[in-house]
Amino acid sequence: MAFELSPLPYNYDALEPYIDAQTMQLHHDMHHQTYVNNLNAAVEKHSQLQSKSPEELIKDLNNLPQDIVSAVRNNGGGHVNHTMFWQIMAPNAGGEPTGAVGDAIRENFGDFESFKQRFNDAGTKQFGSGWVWLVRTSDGKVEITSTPNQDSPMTSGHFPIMGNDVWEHAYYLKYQNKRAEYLKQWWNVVNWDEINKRFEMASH
Ligand code: MN3
Repeated sequence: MAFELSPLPYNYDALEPYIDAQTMQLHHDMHHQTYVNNLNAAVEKHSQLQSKSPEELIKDLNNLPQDIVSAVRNNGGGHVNHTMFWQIMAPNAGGEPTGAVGDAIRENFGDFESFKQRFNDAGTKQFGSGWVWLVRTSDGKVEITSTPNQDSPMTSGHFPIMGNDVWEHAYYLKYQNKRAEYLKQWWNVVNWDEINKRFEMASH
């Protein structure tokens, strides 16, 4: 009943030139695999947790056995965050947001340019490693937030509609220290069809 890493839904080089193949391979096969392995190691001693989904585990950190709270926070979060991340990117994607999420973005942030600016700004200002998110909050609002490390918005009761990984491992080979440039280019691979599916899930 171990947690498993799903294959990438496209080739390593599919997001070139915006995200390079080597970064994708290391990020998926090494970093994400390590979160999965560590999550499995954490729940190994607690068989009652092995039937839970990783989302259930990170939503309920306070009720976990004390000895594995931080392991699940970091590695369960890492697993859930990256599973979303691969899915909300695609080759031949990007462009203006479509569908209901496009409407929500225009309604809450004015236009796509202003939204991108605020999202990128939050990603740039996240000190050290972390994520920048568009979430549906527990009280139904659509907001931009950021979290440190692998913390998931789900732990605070919010639903991650979309998020970008601002750990250096996500961009350093191609962009070096220029996180702002990575954030800007990332919009070229954003998969609005998938984000609309998540937005729909967040609304129920
Ligand atoms: Mn990462």
